[in-house]
Amino acid sequence: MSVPRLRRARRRGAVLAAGALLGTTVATTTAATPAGAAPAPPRPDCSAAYRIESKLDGGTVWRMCWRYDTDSGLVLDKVTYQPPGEPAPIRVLNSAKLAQIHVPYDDGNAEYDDLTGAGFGWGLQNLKPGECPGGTITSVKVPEVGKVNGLCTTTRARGHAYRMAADEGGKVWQAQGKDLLVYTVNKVGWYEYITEWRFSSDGTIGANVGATGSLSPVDYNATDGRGWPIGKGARDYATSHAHNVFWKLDFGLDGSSKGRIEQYDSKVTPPVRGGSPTVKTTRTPVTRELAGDAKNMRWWRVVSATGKNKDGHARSYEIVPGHTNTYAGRPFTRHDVYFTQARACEQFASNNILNCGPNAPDSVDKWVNGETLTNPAVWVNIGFHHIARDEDQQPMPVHWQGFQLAPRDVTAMNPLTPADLAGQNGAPRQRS
Ligand SMILES: [Cu+2]
Repeated sequence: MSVPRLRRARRRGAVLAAGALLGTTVATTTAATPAGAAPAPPRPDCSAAYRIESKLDGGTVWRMCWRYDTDSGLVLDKVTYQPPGEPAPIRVLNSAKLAQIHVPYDDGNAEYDDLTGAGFGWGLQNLKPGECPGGTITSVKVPEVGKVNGLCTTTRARGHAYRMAADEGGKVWQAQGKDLLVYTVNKVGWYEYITEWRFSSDGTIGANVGATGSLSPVDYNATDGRGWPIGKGARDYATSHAHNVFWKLDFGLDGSSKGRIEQYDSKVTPPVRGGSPTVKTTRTPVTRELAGDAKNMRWWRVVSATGKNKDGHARSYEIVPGHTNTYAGRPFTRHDVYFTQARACEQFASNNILNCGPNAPDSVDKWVNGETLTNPAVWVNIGFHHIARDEDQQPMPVHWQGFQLAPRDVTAMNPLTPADLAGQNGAPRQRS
């Protein structure tokens, strides 16, 4: 058992097998670079068993490699997007994964780092065919546990991709979209977390964690006003708590990890006299490490260092956070996004178990210390303050939290534009 691993392990009840904390081996991929591949990819390509490829409606193809890490759980590497009409796959992410699930209880009596302190990775669950409808369940080798039929890849309808009625003649252009879904379920204590990645035919990526399973049975003592009665009358008070979920994203837009970060803010000015409100949007390049706070009309994007679309605009992906409760209890949970200069030993947003040297800080907030961002790692923190309700028994309905990555100028037009509208790019010509 390595010393750093236990350095700050927090209490998690008697839920782990004694041997469960012994290893950190990663189920890595093996393979060679395809012959004649142009620019050298950051890592060799993966073998067929670790490859995920899906062609969606309209012809969009998503490709990636998966691996499994006993601390992070599911990791997706070398994620590429190839919309119809693009001659080659466009690299989006070098790597994407969970970076912590921090669960502090409101009474201060329990606080867990589920990934690095509570055995998240060892809790991978076997999936029955019925919970991967229409998809494929892949066997995952989990060190010290064995083979688990734990990885589902499938597709799911998402409704309209677009709709547009012609000015005259009654023609309607419409398309129904489909998403590629990749997910695992990990049990930590009484909770079960669904780690879900969603890849849409329009280039959007969704990252979500769904919490289900059971409320913690040892936390029904909230008679101190920090809980909610779940059983009959006013007896069994489930203690309120937070799930602060962190993701780590290593962008590799167009094959470069040197993407630039930009922050946008829009300021609304109310109308003067009889006029209308006006809005001014400003761009702030994020050139140094930043702990960013979500704000109304604020957003961030990662801009490709090299790639442009056919309109000559730099390709980028926008970070679109979902609803969040930002938790003020720890320095690392106080901010909604972090941009840090990438460092191999910095992998977990809190209770980082990797060795960054003597006295090195072990949480993402401390890694923001003014360095120039040339190779940014992106961290997203989405919090959920869980005040239990009667409906949480039993099993607890899945509650979701997460964010999206939305393509911004990756293609010159809607990647799903039908052929007969392909000329409608830019200001429409006025009819004469
Ligand atoms: Cu909860």
